[in-house]
Amino acid sequence: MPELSRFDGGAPIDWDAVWRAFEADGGLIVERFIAPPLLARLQADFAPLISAHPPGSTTEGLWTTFHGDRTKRITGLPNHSDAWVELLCDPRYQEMGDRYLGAGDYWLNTGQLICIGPGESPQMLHRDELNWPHATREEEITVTAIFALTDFTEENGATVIAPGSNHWDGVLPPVPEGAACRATMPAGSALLYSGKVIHGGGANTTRDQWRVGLHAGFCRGWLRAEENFQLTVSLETAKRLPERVQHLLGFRSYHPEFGGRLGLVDYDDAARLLG
Ligand SMILES: O=C(O)CCC(=O)C(=O)O
Repeated sequence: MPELSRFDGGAPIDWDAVWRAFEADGGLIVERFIAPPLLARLQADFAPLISAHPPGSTTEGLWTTFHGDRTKRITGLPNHSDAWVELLCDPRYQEMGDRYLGAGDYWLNTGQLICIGPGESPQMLHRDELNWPHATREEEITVTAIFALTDFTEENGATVIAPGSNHWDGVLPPVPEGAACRATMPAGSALLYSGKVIHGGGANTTRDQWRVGLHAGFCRGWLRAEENFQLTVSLETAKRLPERVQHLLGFRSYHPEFGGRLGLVDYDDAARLLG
């Protein structure tokens, strides 16, 4: 059974080794990534949202299955948690985006709670980059972190991931028996992974445990992000956010090194609305 490399974020880390593991295996786990006080604030901020939110999605067909009918997915989180805004500015998390997508050249693709409930079946394995099937290329177009807000166990739905599948040929090749493992990790850990690695939410075989992950990826600035933050985060809220988060959520425009500018307001940077 393959395994992901593990690092201890509570101690000094060799970040070069982290990125080597990212590139070789397509993913790795950093335990103790989130310090206990910040973890406690995230859990407290999100607890009322989680209890008020129903499981399942309202879109018919494939997406209902893909999203899971016993899974709660909750978006629009910058409205509800300063702790989440703080985590969005974490320099280690930023380094993943800067390194693989280019500094300042990406959006937050989505920042959603994925709460896998008792009895949920395994999610279809996939590559995140297939959100944009016409845009895939050798370089990364999306990279993601799943922050564990509860322990992730084999029983409660720890992410299934096939280490090394970021190098496999084909659009979505089948995962041979024994080629995938589970990203089991204690609360406070981060699974960092490539948009090319094959993975999916695991089955939750428990009777009463919810697996709560904060699934937060970046995508290149010339791609349309999965979550529409401009319709869920008000301009008033955006004005109070750190500049990096304003940019990540699309309240500032995208200026590629070559080519035009994207996401403009009145043919100027959207930031002019922020005052
Ligand atoms: O929740 C997880 O462990 C993975 C979910 C995922 O990959 C997705 O919904 O795209």
